[in-house]
Amino acid sequence: MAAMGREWLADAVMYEIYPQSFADSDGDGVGDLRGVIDRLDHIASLGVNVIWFNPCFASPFVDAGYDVSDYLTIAPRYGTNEDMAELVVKARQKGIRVLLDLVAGHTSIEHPWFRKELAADGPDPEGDRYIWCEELPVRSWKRDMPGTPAWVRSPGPRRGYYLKNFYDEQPALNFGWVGASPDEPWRDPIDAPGPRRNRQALRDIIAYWLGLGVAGFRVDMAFSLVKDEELAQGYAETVELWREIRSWLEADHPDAVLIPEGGEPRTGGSLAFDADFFLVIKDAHASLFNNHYAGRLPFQAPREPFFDAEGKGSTRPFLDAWNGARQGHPDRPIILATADHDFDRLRCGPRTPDQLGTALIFLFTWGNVPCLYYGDEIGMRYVPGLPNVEGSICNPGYNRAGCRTPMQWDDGVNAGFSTADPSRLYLPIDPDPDRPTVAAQENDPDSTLAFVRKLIALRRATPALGTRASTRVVNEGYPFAYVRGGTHLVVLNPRREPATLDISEIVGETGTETTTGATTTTGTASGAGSGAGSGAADFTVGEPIWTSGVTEQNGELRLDGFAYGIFATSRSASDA
Ligand SMILES: [Ca+2]
Repeated sequence: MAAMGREWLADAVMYEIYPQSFADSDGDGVGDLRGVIDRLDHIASLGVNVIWFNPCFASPFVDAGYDVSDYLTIAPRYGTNEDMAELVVKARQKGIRVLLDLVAGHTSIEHPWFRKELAADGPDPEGDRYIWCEELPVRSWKRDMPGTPAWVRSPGPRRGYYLKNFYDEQPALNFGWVGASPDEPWRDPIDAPGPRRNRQALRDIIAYWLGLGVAGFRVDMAFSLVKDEELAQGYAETVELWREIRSWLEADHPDAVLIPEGGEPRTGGSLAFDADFFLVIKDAHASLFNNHYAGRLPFQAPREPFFDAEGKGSTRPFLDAWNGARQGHPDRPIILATADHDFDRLRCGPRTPDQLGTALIFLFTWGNVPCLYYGDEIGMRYVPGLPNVEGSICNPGYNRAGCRTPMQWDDGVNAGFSTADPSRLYLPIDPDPDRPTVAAQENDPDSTLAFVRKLIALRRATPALGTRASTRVVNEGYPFAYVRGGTHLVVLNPRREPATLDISEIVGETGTETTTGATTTTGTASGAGSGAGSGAADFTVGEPIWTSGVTEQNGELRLDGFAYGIFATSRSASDA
C-alpha cells in the first residue's frame, strides 16, 4: 500500500513481539533479533504489515527492558544495532514496517545520566535531567500504585530523594512541572535547562532510530512526562510537548508515526499522536475479554466479559469508550489488540480454542487497527503460577509472566524456541502436553493459525471491514451484530447458549451510513438516529462470506453457541 505520509497506519495490521520470548537463535535461553529475522517468513505469512517490538535497548531488565540504560544501543542479549538495521530491511522487503518501544518518561538507575547525578553533591549546572529534592515535599500524589510517581530516598552520595515513575529503579526524567514555585525548587519550569536537555534527547533518540529505518514508536507512559500532582494538568502540558515533537517530525520525518500507551488525553486543539491504544489492562478492552483468570487488577471495574461462554457481559462499556475516542475525531485510528505483554491472553482460564473464533472475528472486522500478540495466532494460553521474572509481578494479584512465555514453534526441545537447557530459558515453556505449535497447525485447515491467516487476508481484501469504513451496530448483547461499510453484516454469539437476531430489525432501521468511521447504533440501544433510512426495504442479508453455526429461517438468524457469521448485504443502487 503506497499511502502518503502517516496514512499507512490506518491500514495496518500489527504484530507485537516480546523479544525475550519469540525465538532464540544462539541458545542462551533468551529470544533475540536474529531469531526474529529467521522467522520473518512466519510473520509475513500471517498477513500483518507492522511489527511492534517491546523495548530492545540496553537495560539491566529490572522491568523487562522498560528501564533503559542506553537508548542508542540494542541490548546485547538481543544482538546489535546492525542486526536491527538488517531486520528492518528484510522486514520491509516483505512489506512489513517496524515500530520500536520508546520509554520516554524515565530511565534505568543504571543510565549514565542518572549515575552522574547520583554521584554529584548538588544540581547539575547544565540543568538536572532527573527530579531531586532534599526534603520530602508536603504535596504529593494521592495514589501509590504502579504508574503513579513517588519519591524514593537516594542511595547516595547525593542527598535527598528522587522521583520515580514506576519501579524504584525507574527514575523519572525531568520534563518540568506545572506551576513552578520558589518554595519547591524541584519544580522546574517546562523550559528550564534540564527539561530542555531531555526534550532534545527525545528528538535525538527518535531521529537515530528513524535514520536506521524504523517506521515510528509506541511510546511507553507517553503522558507521564510533565509532572503535576493533579495528573490532568500534567497531561495538558505533556500533550503540548508531544505536539512540538510532532511539528518537528512533520518537517523532518513526515511518514513516522507515534502511538501512545493508552488513549491520548483530549486537551483541546490538535492531537499529537497518530492513534489511541485501547490497552488490555483498561476497561474498554477488559469489558470484552478479561475473564479474571490472570488475576484481578485493582484499577479495573469488576465486570463479566462480553466474550465469554457464560454470556453475562455487555458491549456497552466498550462502545461508550469507542464512541468517546471518536468524538470530534471520527477518523481516529484506535488500536485494539488480541492481548499484550501487560496482562492476560485471549485464551485464559477455561476459555477453550473453539471459543476464540468470535473474539478473533470481532477484532479483525471491527473498525480498529488490529494488533496480534505473538502466539495468539496459534491460540497460546496464559500460563498461570509463574515466578516473578524481570518485574512481571506488579502486585500479588497481577502476574504478567503468564502472557510472556516462549513462542511454541514445534515439537522439538523447548518447543523449538531455544536449544538451551530448560533451566536457562527466559520463562518456562507452557508445560501442557497439548500446547499448540506453529508446526502442528501449519498445514491444518481447521487450525487457529489457518483461521487467523484467512481472517487477516479477508480484512485486507475487503475495505468495508477495514479502519476507514463506517460501523453501524444493529444489535447489542447476544448476538452482537454490526454492519460495516454499508455492505457487510457481522454477527457474533460468544456465549454457550444459542442466540437469535430478527433480520427485520436490521432491515427496518437501516440508517444511512454517511460519516466515515463513525459508529452509529440502531436496534436495542437508544440514540438510533442516523436518519429514517434511505432504501430501508432494500437492505437484505445476502450471501454468507464466512459462517460457523449460523442458520437463516423465517426472518431470523439463529446462532449456535460460539457461532459467527460475515455476510455480504444487498442495498439499493441509490445507496451506493
Ligand atoms: Ca538468544
